[in-house]
Amino acid sequence: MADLTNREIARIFARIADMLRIKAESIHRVLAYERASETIAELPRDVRAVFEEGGLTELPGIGETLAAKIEEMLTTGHLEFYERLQSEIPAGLVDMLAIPGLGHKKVALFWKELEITSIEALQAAAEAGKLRDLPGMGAKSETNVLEGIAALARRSDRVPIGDAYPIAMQMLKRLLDIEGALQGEVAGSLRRRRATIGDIDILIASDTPEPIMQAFTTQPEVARVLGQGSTKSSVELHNGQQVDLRVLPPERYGTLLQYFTGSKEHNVRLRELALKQGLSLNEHALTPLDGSPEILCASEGEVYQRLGLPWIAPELREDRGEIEAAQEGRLPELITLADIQGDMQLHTTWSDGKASVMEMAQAAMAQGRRYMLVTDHSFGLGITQGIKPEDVAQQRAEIAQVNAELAGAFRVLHGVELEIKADGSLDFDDEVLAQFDIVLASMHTSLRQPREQITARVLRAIQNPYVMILGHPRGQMIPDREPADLDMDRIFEAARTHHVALEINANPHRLDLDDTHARRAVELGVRLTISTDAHDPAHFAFMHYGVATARRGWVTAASVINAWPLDHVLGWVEEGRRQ
Ligand code: DGT
Ligand code: CA
Ligand code: CA
Ligand code: ZN
Repeated sequence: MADLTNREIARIFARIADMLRIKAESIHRVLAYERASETIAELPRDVRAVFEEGGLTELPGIGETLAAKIEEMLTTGHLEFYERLQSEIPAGLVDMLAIPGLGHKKVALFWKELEITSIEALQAAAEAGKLRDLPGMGAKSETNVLEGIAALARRSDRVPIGDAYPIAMQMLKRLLDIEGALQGEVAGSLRRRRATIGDIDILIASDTPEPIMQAFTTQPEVARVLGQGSTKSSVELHNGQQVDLRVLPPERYGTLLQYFTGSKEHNVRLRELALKQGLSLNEHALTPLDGSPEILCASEGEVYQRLGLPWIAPELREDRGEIEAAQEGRLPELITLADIQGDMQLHTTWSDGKASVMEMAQAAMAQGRRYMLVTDHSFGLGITQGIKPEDVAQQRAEIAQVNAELAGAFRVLHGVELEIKADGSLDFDDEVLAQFDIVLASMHTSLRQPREQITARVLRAIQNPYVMILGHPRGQMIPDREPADLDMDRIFEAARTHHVALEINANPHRLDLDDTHARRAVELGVRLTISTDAHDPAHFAFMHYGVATARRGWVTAASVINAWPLDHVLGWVEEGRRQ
């Protein structure tokens, strides 16, 4: 009997949904399979255990029919319904749906008209110019297909940090609760807070590794044990994520942590430095080449100290000049989460947010914020209940009421997320914009415009005297959407001249500006904001991802508007109004 994992069952449901879509079956049926796929993919434990407890139909979106299908897969290793569909719909059609920008209607069209059943065949047809004459197609959409295929090829197994971080922290906590676990950390790219994560690396200091390894490999999230030893174990989780654990005695914890935090490039430079001092550096120790006894480092600070360096924050360890800066004593004093005083982008029920102004204010206060800028979408985005010019006064009155009730403990500012439309025009006239405390402008549509056109569109928004913040400037979505093709140096220049701050959007699916652009912006004298773009009270907790991105960009608190006290922010607004 084939033992299907959660991931495999989720994948089968997702493929069924895609096949039903290509067959143009009822959308309700399609959505039911998609929902079931998500439920199983996100289930933190083995679906077989749930089945054995008789709890399948208690899972969200799983009724009798779907439960019976899961049972069939778990007991027989296959699913007859799926096999029947497969004989009808070629598998390559479902693979084609993974091409960004390509929907089921087009896939069905290519199949019916040109008998295309694979990505390779589609690419060949597009290159030969055979798609443009099909109904509803054209030269432009043919190019889009080729670009989509290229984007798909670039995609990797990396996951957004927001998917990996909570799981990693939960596992770390669990392992630290075991007797004999003295210290521990999440290392690798997660500790460096990269926007995307390959595998999760966890490190523990202990003299008794066995019970820790045992607990690690038997966690409910684990689907397969890839390897288990006394210093290293690796597992694959039900969601496909790989996790590595390493355990060394506490006296070697410093070298262990330094080595497995990486990056590889940073470590190579550090090893060269060590060699120049007659030392070989690895995860176990610093070993003198002259044969004298090894030097153990219990803390990471000691490793750097032995090499004549101050400790370097993990977010900087990418070999982007941090070793030189450390040698010359000019490492930046990086911004921290504790520096953040306000939040400059968030949504309420006035547009697509889930909570009222008051509820959002209370949630922001609970996260330690002292002020926030409400930035509901302007109506042009087409979102139900976007703010219209005639709503502005009423929303302003509600905000004044909230401020009165909070009696100085917290301050709500009235802003808007003003849509920069595809033609470069803005949703509101200046006399409407003048009513807000601060205007944030963003684009959400036509992000694939050519460089000149889209750059000009953003420059025009920056030049508007009321616009003070540019939200998620490059429009990227992690992992699926490439950033817009903007001339960023021109945008930075204009932002500085026109007193506009650029946002680091802290939502882990955006992280836009990214680290390198944030660094460049600050070097060019541009101010930043770091905001959660919360659409729900729980989203205020995203702030640390944005701060980490800023830290990776060498950003200090002085450059970040919402790390300033409110009166400084208001002074900055006044200054902007006069320019
Ligand atoms: P990832 O998992 O792709 O997001 O990136 P990392 O940085 O977590 O890489 P990973 O998991 O392969 O290894 C964790 C750290 O271990 C890495 O950042 C540096 C260190 N490391 C791994 N392999 C090597 C190596 O061959 N040489 C050196 N110097 N360090 C290595
Ligand atoms: Ca890793
Ligand atoms: Ca690893
Ligand atoms: Zn937005």
